[in-house]
Amino acid sequence: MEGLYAVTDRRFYRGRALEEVIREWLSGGVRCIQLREKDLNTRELLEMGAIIRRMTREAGALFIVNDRVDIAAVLDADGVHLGQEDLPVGDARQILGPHRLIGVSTHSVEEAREARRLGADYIGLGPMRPTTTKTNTHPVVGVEGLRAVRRTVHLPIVAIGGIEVSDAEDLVAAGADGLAVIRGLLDTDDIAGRAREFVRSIARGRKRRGEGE
Ligand code: 3NM
Repeated sequence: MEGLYAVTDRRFYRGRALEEVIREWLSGGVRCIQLREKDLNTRELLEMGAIIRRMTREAGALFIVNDRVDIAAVLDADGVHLGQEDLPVGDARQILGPHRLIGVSTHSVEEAREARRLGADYIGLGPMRPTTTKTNTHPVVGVEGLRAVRRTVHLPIVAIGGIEVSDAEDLVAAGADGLAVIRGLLDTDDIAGRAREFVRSIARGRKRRGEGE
């Protein structure tokens, strides 16, 4: 679970069609797209998910479904992303089998350790900064929290929460494998250009990490 990870939220599309947003993300270098629309019904999620499945497959990118293990299975997604109150990892694994990815949202070293113990394939860790995109977020974990989790948990870490281009290099240098972004990948008229900026910053962060930061 590496690189730029876009999470959908149609509140921020500014009138752009889903297909346009997805196309721009993929052409800008997004490696993974998560379907996360908290207020859509099952049929609507299936409809949106089918579009994302087709487009990510054509681009060789991953498709992850937030929370809904059933929808992930039906759409042949690459995996599911689970919150602390969603289906436990073991139960999701029973439904999805050994090959699909299971990510878990974590907010501390303890939750990250527990996710690993239960067999998660990667963890989301956040919020890195205060964000209004999600309500009820936990206290900010930040770069220091990220370093602490990196030192203790050997799983791919996807940092999330309030991430801007200007944060990307430092977060990756501090140990994030992926960066999950909502608003920072939508609050622009040039989505592909913004994605490319993220990708360049991620590459700089990797270089610093490789050099032993
Ligand atoms: N999860 P933005 S923060 C979906 O901390 C989500 O677990 C978070 O949106 C967590 O990039 C968050 O616009 C919202 O801040 C991320």
